[in-house]
Amino acid sequence: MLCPICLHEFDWSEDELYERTPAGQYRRLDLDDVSEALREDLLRAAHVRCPAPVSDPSLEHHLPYTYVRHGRPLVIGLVGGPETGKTHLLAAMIGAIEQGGLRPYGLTADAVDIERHAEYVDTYVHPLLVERIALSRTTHRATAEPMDALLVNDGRHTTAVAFFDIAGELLRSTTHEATRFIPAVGGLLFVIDAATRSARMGDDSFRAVLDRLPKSGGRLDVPAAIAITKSDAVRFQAPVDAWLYAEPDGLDPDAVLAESRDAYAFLHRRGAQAWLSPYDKCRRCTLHFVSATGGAAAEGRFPRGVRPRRVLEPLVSLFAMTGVLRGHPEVGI
Ligand SMILES: Nc1nc2c(ncn2[C@@H]2O[C@H](COP(=O)(O)OP(=O)(O)OP(=O)(O)O)[C@@H](O)[C@H]2O)c(=O)[nH]1
Ligand SMILES: [Mg+2]
Ligand SMILES: [Zn+2]
Repeated sequence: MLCPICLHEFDWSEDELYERTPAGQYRRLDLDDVSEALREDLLRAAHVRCPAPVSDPSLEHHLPYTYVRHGRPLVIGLVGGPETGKTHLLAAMIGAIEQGGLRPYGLTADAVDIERHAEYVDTYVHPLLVERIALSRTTHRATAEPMDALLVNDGRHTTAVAFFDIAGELLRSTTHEATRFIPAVGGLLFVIDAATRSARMGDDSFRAVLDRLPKSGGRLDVPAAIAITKSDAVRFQAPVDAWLYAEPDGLDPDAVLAESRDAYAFLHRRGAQAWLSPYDKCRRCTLHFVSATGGAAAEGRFPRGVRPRRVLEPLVSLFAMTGVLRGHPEVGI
């Protein structure tokens, strides 16, 4: 098992499980004399202790049992400079999943850790989608933990998927503790601001992350999706409008290829070749036009409501390229 918090690799056993007390402490879970029904219920909330040696007891951490019981989790990292829209995009994605947005793709999703997921929804998804409040910039933290984690099932297999979203400035660093998840990523979600004016400069965070991952034959095997977010700001430009307002109807590799080609041309036309480095460096990479909010914020709010567009397309493409969603090996260009 790979710990998403400290990247320690470890084995674990069913007879060493923990439960969280209301005070947030962990105590050993005894399943010896419980009924089968109660056992399942306790397991849903059970935790496994990460055995990595820690210098300070406060750094000790536990992982949800549901995270480790389905084999190696998929770690997805959002990569993009400051204020490119990573945090809004992730909240819009999780919100869309909550609303059943994966169903057209034959996927279902459940929380890995019910309490933590509820906390994520209360802190990010609900304020954005329901209260229409713009979310704050991501604060600098000393460590990285997944923002949220989901169990994604394609009808046959379940995969735990953990999402990492740290502050854009920190992604440029190759040494900061908060970037420790990078060597463990199984899927990269690059985020480009469609309205950015400094297109020629490229993005230091892309470079830092791409340089840090192992390559074979000069290229990376980690699949990547490039989300051109805030596409609402350029929605009157063809062909952005056609893609942004197209209704998603399942995964169509031809459509993914056509959209990727258009998105590539869009960036190229704007002189944004430097932003295309993930496409050059990753063996499989798709490009997508998305909008997390449907429009710009004014004074910290979205007065006309929040209407995310196509936020799940990059994610589903990553699911297809990583094998979370099987049966679509041809996706990825
Ligand atoms: N028009 C428009 N604005 C957006 C969209 N998504 C985010 N924004 C705005 O972009 C700004 C930055 O968004 P964040 O999601 O905080 O950006 P971030 O990449 O997480 O930034 P850091 O946490 O600082 O790295 C905010 O002011 C949002 O209101 C979108 O889809 N459309
Ligand atoms: Mg952020
Ligand atoms: Zn750990």
